[in-house]
Amino acid sequence: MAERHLTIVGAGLAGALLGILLRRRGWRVDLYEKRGDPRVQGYGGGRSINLALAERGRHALRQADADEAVMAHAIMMRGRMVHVGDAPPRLQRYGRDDSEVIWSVHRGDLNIVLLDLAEAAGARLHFDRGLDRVDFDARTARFLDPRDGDAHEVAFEALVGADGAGSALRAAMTRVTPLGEQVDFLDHGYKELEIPPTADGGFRIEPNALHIWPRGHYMCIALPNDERTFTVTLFLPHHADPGTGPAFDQLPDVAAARAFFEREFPSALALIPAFDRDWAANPVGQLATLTLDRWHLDRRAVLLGDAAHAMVPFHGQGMNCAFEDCVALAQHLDAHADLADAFAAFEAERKPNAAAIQHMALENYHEMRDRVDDADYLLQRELELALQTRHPARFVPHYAMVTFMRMPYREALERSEIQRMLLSQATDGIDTLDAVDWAGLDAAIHARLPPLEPESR
Ligand code: FAD
Ligand code: E0Q
Repeated sequence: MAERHLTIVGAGLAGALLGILLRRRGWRVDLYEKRGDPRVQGYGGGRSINLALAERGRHALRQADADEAVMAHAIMMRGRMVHVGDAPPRLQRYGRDDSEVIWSVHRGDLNIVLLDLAEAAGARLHFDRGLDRVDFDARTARFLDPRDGDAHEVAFEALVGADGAGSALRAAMTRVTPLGEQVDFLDHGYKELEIPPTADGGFRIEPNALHIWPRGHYMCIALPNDERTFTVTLFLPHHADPGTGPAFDQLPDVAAARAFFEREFPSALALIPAFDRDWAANPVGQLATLTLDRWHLDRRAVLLGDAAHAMVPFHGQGMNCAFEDCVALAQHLDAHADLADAFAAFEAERKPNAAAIQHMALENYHEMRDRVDDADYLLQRELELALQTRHPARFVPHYAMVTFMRMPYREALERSEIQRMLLSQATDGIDTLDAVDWAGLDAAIHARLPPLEPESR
């Protein structure tokens, strides 16, 4: 094969990481990004300000020698700090100790670190270039400069779509062949607000946690930023529905929103001095699960990350999954001489795993907004830890399989479903672990949960 060259559409999180990985493997890489260079003009945000980075994402960053630079900006989150009523918030640890934690990273900082590394590795970056149209027969793509509307025609060998949930490449591929696209909008949206630093420049609340204010049908969360602020996100139904209470469409103005917070989130509101400004300035974001039957068009184009499988954010895995995609695609590109084979193998490996984390992310919304404070939920978490100690080779808590390990998401889901059934049977009608039928549970675990592969322990 002559030159190995890929044109990546979108230099966001996945596109920039993939650029590094491919350059390290000797590919020629061009990255086209609709926005301006965030290193020059600041990061124009739009999407959530900060993100939870977990082991899957860190592993991918290590493959690109990017982990250290990213971690310089990261803040450890040991667990969920749950705020209910007037009681002081309580920390629910995510793992067994500080080796099992997640990290809050700023989207803009992360993107900039990856862009710098991609450029240093020899990728060519083209900013202010939004993909507009593709001629897959002539293998040319047209990019528009959003500043002046000028068109730029570019020849390509193959296109990689890392252009996010609203992917323009996906739309262009659909014009050639149906991809079987399905978009399931969540009937809840989100709005971001900010907790600033204290007067003396410190964090206003515990920095090393993901804060959560669960309220049944809706919730707020807050993640720390290294400039000592927190980004608060309210998740709330778009439309009022009998029985579900408040909704964005019932908060027509800032005064109504403030009254809602005074009633439902007084402890959070007290931390958000510019509530009125933030509420007015920040739009309500949409959340959706996107699935496709096909992620690639023979040897000419492939999609990854949100462009292929956008998910709701409630497991904090969208970016982590997108980063896993990048490593998998780079590996398949190495293993197959023909791009069509590489794209097909990549899709076959990743599609079931993306579907699994999409499913788990939807399930986690209900858990987060409604269950984290229930006695039976807490008892089951306690039992999970006890069972992990009793059966370390077979039983790993659901959260740990998704967040601290790298076993395929599909396998984590299959094991979680079995475990959940065992946990609910074992805790049915009891309220302390003293009443657990350990012998029966041990036998069921041996029968239903095969030992984990040594490499995923
Ligand atoms: P994006 O990050 O969206 O990047 C796409 C890039 O393509 C952008 O730079 C965009 O400007 C560019 N682009 C778009 N159109 C074009 C075009 N036509 N031409 C050229 N370029 C284009 N994930 C986590 O792992 N942890 C979390 O805690 C987490 N929290 C989240 C909270 C919220 C509220 C939301 C909405 C998402 C969250 N996610 C989280 C998910 C995460 O944001 C995404 O999964 C991740 O950004 C996907 O990366 P990507 O590179 O595929 O897409
Ligand atoms: C994490 C870390 C947006 C968001 C991001 C997250 C998480 C949650 C709730 C949300 C899941 C959890 N979680 O705490 O179980 O672990 O990233 Cl809403």
